[in-house]
Amino acid sequence: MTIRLHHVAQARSFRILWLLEEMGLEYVIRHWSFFDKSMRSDEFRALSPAARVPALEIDGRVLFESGAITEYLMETRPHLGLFRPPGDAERADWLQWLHFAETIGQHIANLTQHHIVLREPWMRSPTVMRLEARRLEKVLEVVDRAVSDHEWLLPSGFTAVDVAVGYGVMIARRFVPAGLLHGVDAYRERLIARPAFQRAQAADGEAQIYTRDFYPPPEEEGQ
Ligand SMILES: N[C@@H](CCC(=O)N[C@@H](CS)C(=O)NCC(=O)O)C(=O)O
Repeated sequence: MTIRLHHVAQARSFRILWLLEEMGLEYVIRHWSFFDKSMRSDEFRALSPAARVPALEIDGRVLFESGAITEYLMETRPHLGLFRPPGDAERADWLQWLHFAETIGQHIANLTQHHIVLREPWMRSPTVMRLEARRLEKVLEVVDRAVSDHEWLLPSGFTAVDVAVGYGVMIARRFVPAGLLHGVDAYRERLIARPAFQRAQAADGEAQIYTRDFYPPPEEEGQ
């Protein structure tokens, strides 16, 4: 049965696209857009009731939530070395990083709302933009400490949590400049060098969300 990923370029569904590539699974992509209202359709809501990506058709059902999809792929296809199952010495750390990916994601989502989605200047909050950029930097410091001690998040090597967190590290660069966290900068380079990442990037589709390399926080009043 065909695995089908419902995806918007640059969105969290990239985590699953990249993971499928790391796993070497065959899949097809259905590309959607945030701008043509197609994700509000009954067809899309039948796949993802909150009208979000990713959704993954697999094993005769549809799953949404990138963290749950990651766990499901690992549990059903554990032989690929990207999983740390219950009983594994690194299990608790693996789970912690998987869910920490969404902590990174929430700051990115807030920054994306204020810099990109809210089009009228009066809708945007410079305070939120500055605060969320600082909060994103703080959560990246946690990643920085881990990947300064070893190459990947877990000492034993690359796993699916590097994909989940790594997606956040890639997008975070649009809001937190390079040069602040050297461990994260080097980790990002290691992630980019992975052939599976490059294949996923080639399949991602045309940029829909982030069209600038960097979105600086607005300056404080009086500066
Ligand atoms: N926690 C969910 C978040 C899914 C999510 O919010 N996806 C965004 C794209 S990154 C989306 O589809 N947004 C559409 C919307 O908010 O209308 C996951 O990781 O799958």
